[in-house]
Amino acid sequence: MICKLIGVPLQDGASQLGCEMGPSALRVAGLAGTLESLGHDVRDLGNVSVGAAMVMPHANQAIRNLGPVAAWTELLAEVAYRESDEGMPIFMGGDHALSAGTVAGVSRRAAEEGKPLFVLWLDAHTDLHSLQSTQSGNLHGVPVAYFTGRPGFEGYFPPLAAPVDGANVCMIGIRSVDPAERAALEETQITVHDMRTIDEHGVAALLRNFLERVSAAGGRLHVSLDVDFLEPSVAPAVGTTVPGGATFREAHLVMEMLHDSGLVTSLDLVELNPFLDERGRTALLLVDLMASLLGRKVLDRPTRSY
Ligand code: 4U7
Ligand code: MN
Ligand code: MN
Ligand code: MN
Repeated sequence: MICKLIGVPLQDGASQLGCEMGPSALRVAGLAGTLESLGHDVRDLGNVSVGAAMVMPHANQAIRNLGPVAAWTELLAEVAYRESDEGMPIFMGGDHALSAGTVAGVSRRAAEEGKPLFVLWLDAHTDLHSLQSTQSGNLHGVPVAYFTGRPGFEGYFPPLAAPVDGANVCMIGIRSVDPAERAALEETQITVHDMRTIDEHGVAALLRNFLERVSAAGGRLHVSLDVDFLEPSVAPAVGTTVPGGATFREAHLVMEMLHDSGLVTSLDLVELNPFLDERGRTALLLVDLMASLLGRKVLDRPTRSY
């Protein structure tokens, strides 16, 4: 498999500084070498960056860095479209605002191929705020609303070539939903598996169900992994920790099943804040999770088809 590593040193969407060091930490933790040792053709394309962006005023005074985040979204939609022509682009964030651009870009690619795009959203949060509803003003809380084509982004973020159908979005790990996001969810067909659902059914059954749908539809699959999906005690390097997250094994199992499915076509690794890490352990854990996603296993086992 061709794995394209693309660094996205974006931190304008988060309130805490530090996510811009995420791509460096993932490189230092050995992401490229680890994937190479699994037999992949790894190409590190370096970091992308935007220049100075316009100031963009908005009626919601809380919003921070709207101009820069809009500029990143436009750039990343282009890069993600271009790099999804072959191999698996892996976007090394950077905060979660980057997914507005990456998902927009891969969605355009899928539409051109005549395939539906599915998105697996691994996160403590739904990131479904509109520009109007965000109270924190942190734009890493809005990407899902944008790429599913919800209103309010017109004139601020770039127009979408192909909005993602909410019915093709599956969220796992959710445990923090603001009232406005809860109301917005009601208007979508997004599948939301909160931590209680995971406790009751186990993550494997929930994920298997989704992967069967992706496979049956012949879709592309984009995975967006927010570090706060994980339990903070195993992954402390994130600004928005919420207790009660996915365990070490739950996270690996998700990655292992994704590998066996052979369905993943692109990926975001987001919200790693190396300034908050403990001797690199979160960065190293992410590299290990990527190894599971790209084929490392304890024992060989028959491949499962979905
Ligand atoms: B992340 C929050 F209020 N909803 O809007 C907000 F809880 O990309 C959090 O998932 C957003 O880390 C978290 O600020 C964005 C908050
Ligand atoms: Mn997120
Ligand atoms: Mn989150
Ligand atoms: Mn976060």
